[in-house]
Amino acid sequence: MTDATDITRQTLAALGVSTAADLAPHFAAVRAEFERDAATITDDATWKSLRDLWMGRKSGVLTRITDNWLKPSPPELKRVVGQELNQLRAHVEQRLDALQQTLAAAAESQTLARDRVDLSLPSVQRPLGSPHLLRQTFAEIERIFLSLGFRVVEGPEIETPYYNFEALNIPEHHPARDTMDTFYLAMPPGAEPRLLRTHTSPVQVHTMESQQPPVRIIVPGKVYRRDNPDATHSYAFHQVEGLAVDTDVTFCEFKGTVEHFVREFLGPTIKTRLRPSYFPFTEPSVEVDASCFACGGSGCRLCKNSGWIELFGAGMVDPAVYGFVNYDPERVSGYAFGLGVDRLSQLKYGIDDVQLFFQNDVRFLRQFS
Ligand code: FA5
Repeated sequence: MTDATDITRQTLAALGVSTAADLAPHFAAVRAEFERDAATITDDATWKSLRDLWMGRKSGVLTRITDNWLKPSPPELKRVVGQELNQLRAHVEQRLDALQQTLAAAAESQTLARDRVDLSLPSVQRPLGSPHLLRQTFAEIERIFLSLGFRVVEGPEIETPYYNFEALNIPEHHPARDTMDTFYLAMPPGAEPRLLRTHTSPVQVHTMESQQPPVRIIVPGKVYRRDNPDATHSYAFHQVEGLAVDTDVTFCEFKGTVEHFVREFLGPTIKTRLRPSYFPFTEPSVEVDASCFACGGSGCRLCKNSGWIELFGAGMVDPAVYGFVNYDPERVSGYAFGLGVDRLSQLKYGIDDVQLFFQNDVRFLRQFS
């Protein structure tokens, strides 16, 4: 950067300036030089050099003009030199400020361009978990019975034969035990035998032992049987037990409750039928069938052309059971039912293999999220 500023190293007298008119071209040349320098600024470093070259306190161009032109100038020129110098200084300061702002703006837009976030890009899709279909089925069953005033209770999965069988009127060697092939736990010699409960019915006994009527409970839970796994059987499956006992519970209330549940669970057009059956802890006992929701009752593959689908077992509580829990069979009556949750879920959602519930294949699970 040279140049016209070299003249600022000399005094005005040496430059032959004696009037204001002589002075003007020199200031014009210096200002033009500054403009040329300013046009070359590309970054912070060149901006700083320009600032030091022109504004540097010791030897900047403006200092030189002050020292070489203003200070030694004769009184008649001093005022004009001072004015010109002030204008030049204001101009240099303004231009430097403007240049600095331009550089800062350019740096900012460079940073913005580098760190640019495209808000229109689709977001990263994180797969969301959802309750398992069996959990959803439990929730649906619970919703229906809670709305009827039932309470949800739970009980132990490890049981004694007394609660799983005897107190439910299934004494040792009773043939009903054969239908529930049981897992027994390995126990130390002499210890009371323990087993994995084969149904949720033992919680009927626990509940009646610990509270007086009225009782209206449902018991969702896991149960275990030594069944060979196939499309409708597994070792571990799920039931919801139901029990209602009070001083005036009738078969009519039982039937109404069951029909309400079936309509709520499977749909308002579904009809219900009760078929005689046998359970040692209910008398009379029934199987609850629903009109086939796939064919409307006309007969299809799902209902094996019968128009009906077997849903669950139930009945009026056998008075013998009250004897085990110190309820007076002359005073109280009630009903109980045992829903197979896996089978109900299979039916409702058209799942032909119960094993799908336990394989954790997300392609299956996702269909019900
Ligand atoms: C019972 O377990 C009785 N406790 C039900 C009951 C309760 C009757 C209260 C009367 C009063 P059952 O053995 O039929 O009954 O089993 C009930 C349901 O469990 C069956 O209808 C079926 O849906 C389901 N189930 C039985 N075995 C299996 C299995 N291995 N895998 C999947 N579901 C099963």
